Amino acid sequence: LVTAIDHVGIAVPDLDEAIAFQRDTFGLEVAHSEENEEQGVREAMLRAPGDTTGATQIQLLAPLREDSTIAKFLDKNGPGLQQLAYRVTDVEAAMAALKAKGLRLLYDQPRRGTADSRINFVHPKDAGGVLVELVEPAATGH
Ligand code: CMX
Repeated sequence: LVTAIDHVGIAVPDLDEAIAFQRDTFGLEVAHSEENEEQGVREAMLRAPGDTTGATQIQLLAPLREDSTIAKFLDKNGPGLQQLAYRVTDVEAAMAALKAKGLRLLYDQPRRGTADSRINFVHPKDAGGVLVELVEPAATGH
């Protein structure tokens, strides 16, 4: 089902501060950043310098709004690991396979994720206390 560990997401109160911390402390660089209005996040994808292999990235997630998922997570838990994202080739097929095993998906239809990927989430209560994201990357056009 899973082809790679796509990213690990960390909830942060301030995106720019978190980027600076990861850069100055661990030497990670920003590969991509964007705002996702629907998900209520400002986000950045970080990688080791020069890495273009598609290795697992770190996703920093800051709230765009007080009523967003990340704002609620920060209020309840403070900053920290928020999600584990698995890469799949076909998100609908992955959803169907997990549903057949009795796991709850958060959305009936895939939604838009980072860089026009198609995403859904498994409820953390059905995945060992971990919020699991399913990510089908956008077609590259190659
Ligand atoms: N990881 C693990 N457990 C979590 C969790 C998380 N990120 N978020 C909530 N939970 C647990 C809580 O600890 C709580 O458990 P208890 O009842 O035992 O205390 C339970 O789930 C319910 O928590 P809640 O605070 O009431 O949270 P909600 O039910 O309102 O929301 C969830 C939880 C998963 C439905 C919500 O976080 C969600 O919709 N997530 C998917 C969207 C998302 O995360 N968007 C931001 C990232 C965008 C992106 O990646 O592109």
